[in-house]
Amino acid sequence: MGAPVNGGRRAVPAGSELSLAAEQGRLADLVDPASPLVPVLTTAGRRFLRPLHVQVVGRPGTGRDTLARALRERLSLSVIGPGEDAQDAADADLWVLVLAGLPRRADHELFSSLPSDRVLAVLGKADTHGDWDSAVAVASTCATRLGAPVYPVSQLLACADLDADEFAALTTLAAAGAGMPSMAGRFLVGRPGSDERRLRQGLLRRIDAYGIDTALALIESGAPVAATAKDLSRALQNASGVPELAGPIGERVARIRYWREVELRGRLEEAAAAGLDRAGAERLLAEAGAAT
Ligand SMILES: Nc1nc2c(ncn2[C@@H]2O[C@H](COP(=O)(O)OP(=O)(O)OP(=O)(O)O)[C@@H](O)[C@H]2O)c(=O)[nH]1
Ligand SMILES: [Mg+2]
Repeated sequence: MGAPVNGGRRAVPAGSELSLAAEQGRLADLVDPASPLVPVLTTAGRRFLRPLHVQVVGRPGTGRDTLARALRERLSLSVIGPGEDAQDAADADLWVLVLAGLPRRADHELFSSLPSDRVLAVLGKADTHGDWDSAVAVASTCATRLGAPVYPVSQLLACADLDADEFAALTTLAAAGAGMPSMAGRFLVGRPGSDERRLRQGLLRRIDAYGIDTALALIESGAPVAATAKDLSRALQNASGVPELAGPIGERVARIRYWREVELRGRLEEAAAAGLDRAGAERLLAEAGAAT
């Protein structure tokens, strides 16, 4: 729907309503249909509406690729991991910094190089701290050192996707009352190369010791959440801390919108400088509160 026409020019919403018009996909309606700004606004409007784009950063080995996958699968975000397309990285509007323990110098440097209003720090591989409370305690110390909240997550559990064989093996183990040994290596019983051994190796690789322990406890408790491979995978995903990131990400959406509006104004300023309906561009900028 077009905005009301006023004296041959279309009315412009005040202040940050430039972004409101962008959100409603009607930026181009703010100028005369014959204005050379129409294609500029159409392109800028499309860009304004692109999906939220996250870049996962951190030191090598911290679980960045796995976290990128977890954010895609659990939170349906558009995410790039390490070493992916540079142009894609340039388009990021939220950065997730993965820590693997208390922040080291490289983590501090990386953290301070990112836009402080759009960065989220997580303590990855939280399942490797023995129990979740220990991971929460480490994340809290990380937060004190970093001066920002740090959320414990197990990106591996967030990607849990057990197959029927793995579920059957876990059910058999639970029925036998077999717990996860404190030394993960002791879990690897069976002849090297045997099906049993391969399956156990697969379980360790896919959900690791804490995931196996949690899965066995859930099956033993007879909880409906552990009734099928799919249910159990879902329960592990829900215990990963990744779904809880939706809250802090949501809290940053207003800042993301603000920076997208800054970019939009930048396009208008360029158009004005290039003489493309300078009056129209300057009017939009002025009425959006940028030309002060
Ligand atoms: N226990 C556990 N292991 C994890 C977790 N996330 C990743 N890993 C393991 O850590 C290793 C590295 O994971 P990646 O996701 O490739 O990490 P990266 O930061 O991309 O590492 P590089 O590609 O080696 O630079 C793999 O063996 C993963 O299975 C987790 O949440 N828990
Ligand atoms: Mg990797």
